[in-house]
Formats: sequence, structure tokens, C-alpha cells
Amino acid sequence: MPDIGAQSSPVASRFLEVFKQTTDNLAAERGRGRMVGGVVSGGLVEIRELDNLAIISDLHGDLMSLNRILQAIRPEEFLANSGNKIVFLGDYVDRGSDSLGVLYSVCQLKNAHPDSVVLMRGNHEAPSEFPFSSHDLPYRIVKRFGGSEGKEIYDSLLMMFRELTVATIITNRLLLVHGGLPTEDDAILNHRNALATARECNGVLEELLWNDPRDLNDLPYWEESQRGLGRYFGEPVTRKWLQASGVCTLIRGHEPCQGFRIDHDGKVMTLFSCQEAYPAFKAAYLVLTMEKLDTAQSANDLLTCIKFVGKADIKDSAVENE
Ligand SMILES: [Mn+2]
Repeated sequence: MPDIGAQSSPVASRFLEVFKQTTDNLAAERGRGRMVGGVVSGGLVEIRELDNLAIISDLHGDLMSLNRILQAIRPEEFLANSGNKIVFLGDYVDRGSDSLGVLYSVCQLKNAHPDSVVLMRGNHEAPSEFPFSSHDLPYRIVKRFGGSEGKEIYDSLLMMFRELTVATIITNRLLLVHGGLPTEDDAILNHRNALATARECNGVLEELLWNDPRDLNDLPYWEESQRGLGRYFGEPVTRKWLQASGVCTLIRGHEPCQGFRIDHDGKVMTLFSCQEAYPAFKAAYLVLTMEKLDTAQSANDLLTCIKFVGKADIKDSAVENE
């Protein structure tokens, strides 16, 4: 069993080393413009050859849920097949008790398997131009390591966050983002360019990280979000995006739910993978085979691939209850 994430409290220099290596790995794959079975264009990863895919959504500092998921997936065995990928939808930090531990684990996984792990950016890994009130990560780091080492670690993370990708397309099948779909027609018409250049701090990045799907069926098919950043987007926006990018389903995170939720007539699946800071909700992740993806027409056809995390939700009792 892999013990990723199970190490006892690394020292500051070890965190710095791992985060720096992830930053370098992400920058290198973007420089090359490719990873095994896929293409990397700025903020966009396109996976063109795939056997099996695991998708893990918001973790929010919940290291226990992450460890349970990894114990079930067994990354060392799963990723021994170079056709298998693990994609994280972002929001690794804040709210839970061990944001640094979650970051350390996912970065170690990326460093060990750079061609098989996709680390996407969530709004909690946003640039400082998008401030929000629940960002407790910098305070927790300073509390643990003190001002000077703490600042060094947080600065190294800000550099790493900048390298995270913001959209993943599984060719002909899925579009993956953290929050939601940008609502301006210009972004939809030039969708590949819009996703590739959303590493910059622009309106498309804001919408990808903050948007939420809602029932909005009248022009202009969007509303300002109550989050203070981003927008709510309606089903017509989703339909246009899926058509433009040649896929049938959007999978995103960003909203607590009972592990998953379906919106927009089966076109959107929300997935949520942590529980520590959200005890009223459930945590889940997805494991998809290419056969399943080949036959799925909508998110409803993927429901059998949802795996629940922890408590009594584990259907096969493979993981101990707490
Ligand atoms: Mn989020």
C-alpha cells in the first residue's frame, strides 16, 4: 500500500523541495507541450489516449479523505499502466486541518508520475488578484513555521499555483474544470485559445475557477454569482461549450454536495471529494474505464463509476468505518 501522505510532519526544507520540484515539472511539461498520451497548451491539457481515469475533486485540507481515496485507487499499481491518469480538480487547501499535508501528497504524486497526474487549479489556489475571505492557508503556514520560513513556503506555493492547469479535455468525452464554464461568446468561439491563455489573471480564469451551474434559461443565460467572483451559468452556455469542445459531459467540483450532483439535463456532474469541513455532505471520486467513456452519452451514464469515501458510504466495505 502506498504511504503517500502518511509521512510524519516533514520539515520546512522538505516542503520547499517538493513544491519546487512540482513547479519545475509543471513548467517543463508546458514547455514540452506534451505529456504521455496528451498535449499541454498553456492552461489546457488534452488527453488523447487513455485506458482508465480517476478524478478527484475538492479536498480542502482533508488529508484523511485523500488518503482513503489513494488507498482505494492504489496509485503505484494504477499508474504502472501509462495509459491510466489521475486528474485533480483543484481546491487542495483551506477549511480543513491539513492543507499542507494534502498539497505535499498531491505534489509528491505528481513528482513521482509527472506524465500520469494532472493537477488543476481551484479558486483556493487563485492568484492574489482574486482575494477571498476563507483563504486560511498562509496563516496556518506562518503559525506552524513562523514568519520567515512560513513566508518562504507560501511564496513557493504561489509560484506552484501559477503553473497549475485550468482545464482538461478528455478527447471526444469530457471537459473538466474546477468551477464552471465562461459565459462570453468570444471565449466559447475561441475555446481552445481561451482555455490555453487562462493562466493569465483574466476574466476567463475567474469564471473557470468560480462559476457554478444554475437553471438560467433566459438570455443572457448567466447571472452575477453571490460568491462575489464569477458567475452562475445556464444550460445553454453548457450546451455551447460541450458542442465547441466536442465532448458530451462537463465534470467540475467547487460546490459541496452528497458526493455528486447532476445539472443541466445530465450535461454537468459536480463532484466533491472531502468531508472534514463539510460534515453534512458526502465525499466521492470517479474511476472511469475507456469502455465506459466510449458508451456514456451524459453524466447519468457515469453514476455507476462514482466511489464514495468514508463512513457508511463505502458500498463494498473495503475501507474501515469511523
Ligand atoms: Mn472551489
